[in-house]
Parts: sequence; structure tokens; C-alpha cells
Amino acid sequence: MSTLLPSDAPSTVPDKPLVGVVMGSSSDWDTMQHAVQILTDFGVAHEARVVSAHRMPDDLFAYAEQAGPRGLQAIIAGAGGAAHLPGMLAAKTTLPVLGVPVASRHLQGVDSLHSIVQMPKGIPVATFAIGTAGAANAALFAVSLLALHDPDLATKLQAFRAAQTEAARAMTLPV
Ligand code: RP5
Repeated sequence: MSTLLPSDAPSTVPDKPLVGVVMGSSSDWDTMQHAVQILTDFGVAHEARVVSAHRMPDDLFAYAEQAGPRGLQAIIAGAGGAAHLPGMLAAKTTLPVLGVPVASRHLQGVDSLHSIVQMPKGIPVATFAIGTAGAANAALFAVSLLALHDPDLATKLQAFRAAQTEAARAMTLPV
């Protein structure tokens, strides 16, 4: 997988994570790896792990409670089906939680989307598109948040957008 970053983008990621990427199951990785790839490409320190809301509820609470003190600036949370992971994380931390609905087997992720987006008033979860586009965009949104206080990251984001624009302008059609 490649993104449209300039070739001099850093290839290493510093140790202390700024963004946590969590998911309800290893089966979500095919989707959530697209978030991790964006963060890697931008050189944003991150971590990725399984934190299941219904199979690891105590771990979920501990992760959310420790996220801020550990220095995380945002949490990207992906889950499918009755996708309560992002909402429960948001209930236990005031960090921004970016929710990614993972496509489910029977309802193709519409269930995941509704579960994540329909948070009651008072506990927000920023909700992205179902699937890989949502995962990538959640990571790009996290980059935008961090770029508010990181001029180098802001410059990379502008270069990413410019490269994307040039790629679109260079598109050709078969007619
Ligand atoms: C959710 O259940 C996970 O986020 C995953 O999308 C879904 C299915 O999990 P597995 O049965 O594949 O472990 O908790």
C-alpha cells in the first residue's frame, strides 16, 4: 500500500505513541491496517492493538483511562456489528475518539455505522465511512488534529493533498 507522500518522508516512527489504533478483533485488521499505514507514512508515532469491548471490558476501561496519561492525543477505534468499542472508549476518556465502522458479514457494516454514529448527546464519537476509506480518513483526521500544533506535519499534509490533486489531474479515461 502506498500513499502520496513526498519521497523524503521519514521512514521511522518515534517510540512514544501519539495515536492509538484499537479494534475489536484481529479480523478487523484488514480494514484497520489502512489507518496504521497512513500514520506510518506520515511518521506519526502510534500503536495498534486488539481491545474488545465485550470480550475484554476491563482492558477497554484500563486502555481508555491510561490513554491520556500515556500521552495519546487521539484514539482511532474500529469495530463491526454491535460496535460499542468507540462509544465505550469515549465514555471513559475525553481524548478525541475517531470511530471506524468495520464491514460486518451479514449487514455489510450498516449495523456498525449505526452503532458508532448514533451516540447519545454528551459523549461524541467522530464517525467515518464504513471500511477502508473510513480507516484511512480517520488516520488523516488524526494527522490534521496533530498538525494544528506541528508545522512539519502540516507541511506533509499539504504535500499529501497537493500530490493527490496532481494524481487526479493526471487521470485519463479510455475514450
Ligand atoms: C466485533 O465483532 C469486532 O470488531 C469484529 O468486527 C466483529 C467480529 O469479530 P470476530 O468474530 O471476527 O472476532 O467485536
